[in-house]
Amino acid sequence: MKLAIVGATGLVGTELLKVLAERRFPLTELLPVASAKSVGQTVEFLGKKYPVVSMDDALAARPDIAIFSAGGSVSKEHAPRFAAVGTTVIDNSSAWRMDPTKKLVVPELNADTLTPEDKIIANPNCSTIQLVVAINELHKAYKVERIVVSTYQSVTGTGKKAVDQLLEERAGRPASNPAYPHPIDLNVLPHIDVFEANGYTKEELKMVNETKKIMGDDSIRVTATCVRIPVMGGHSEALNVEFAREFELDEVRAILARTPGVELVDNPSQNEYPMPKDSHGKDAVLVGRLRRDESQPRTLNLWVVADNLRKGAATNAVQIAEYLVKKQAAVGG
Ligand code: 11C
Repeated sequence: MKLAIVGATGLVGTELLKVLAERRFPLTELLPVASAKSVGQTVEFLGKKYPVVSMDDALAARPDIAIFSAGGSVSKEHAPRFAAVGTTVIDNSSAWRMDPTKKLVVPELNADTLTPEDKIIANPNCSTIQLVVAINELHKAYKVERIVVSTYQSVTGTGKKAVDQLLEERAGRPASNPAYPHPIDLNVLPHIDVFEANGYTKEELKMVNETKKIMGDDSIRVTATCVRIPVMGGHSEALNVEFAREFELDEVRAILARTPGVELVDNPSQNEYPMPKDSHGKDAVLVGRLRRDESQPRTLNLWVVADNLRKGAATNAVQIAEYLVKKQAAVGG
């Protein structure tokens, strides 16, 4: 299994190498790809140093799988070039997610829809992944009709520049090269990604559209408010979910306790609930604060936290790659 990581030196790329090593991904050759200025540097994987190569060198090596995490424009330009030489691309950017010819995959929900013809597979937005993992089994039991989601997203979702902004501001200096139009430390920004004509941000619309596509149900109504908070890693979400069918809280708890990818952390009497600092380095989506919305029938409130660089990006991509490897082994490929 020859694997290329495009964007190997970024925040997600670095996490990808960690996750691949932890899960002992069965690779025989690793091709870390980064921008021209990083070519010649090395990245470390399982105690060995690997030289960073150029996009064209990686392409010439015809990897079996390439995981892209270098932004939408790089994916738009280069993913089809890899697909054309037979590589399966798993793309972390928003470039292909809503393309009707591409699958948008969260393995716990829909990896079984993948076929060998899927040469570019889209990895969803981090805040969407943790949402759908949390509600998927509840949807099967009670049918989700409407979701109101408010997010509290950490600065690692933006990248290194935002991490530096937070650290500089926290050290008492104005940021030298700010990622945001306002200070982020001691502040909250109701603004993630760009504003669209209808007043929503692109991040909010990603949550609406990607949720419907991954869950394969256009009838689910979703509305989102996405907010950046001065937290280093781990995205949090307050969900208000209205179901078609009545539920019992004990049964909801039991379903969440057995939902793949979910860890239930819901013991308010002991002050136990999901927090971003407890999500760091974890692959699970943490769910807690379960309670009935007493203002209307069949509606549940819950709080969902996940490490946005892990299940929100790197882990989900590696799980897709693992699925492809398993599938290929099953068909004797
Ligand atoms: C954030 N969710 O936290 C974004 C990062 O569409 O892949 C991921 C952007 C994307 O800012």
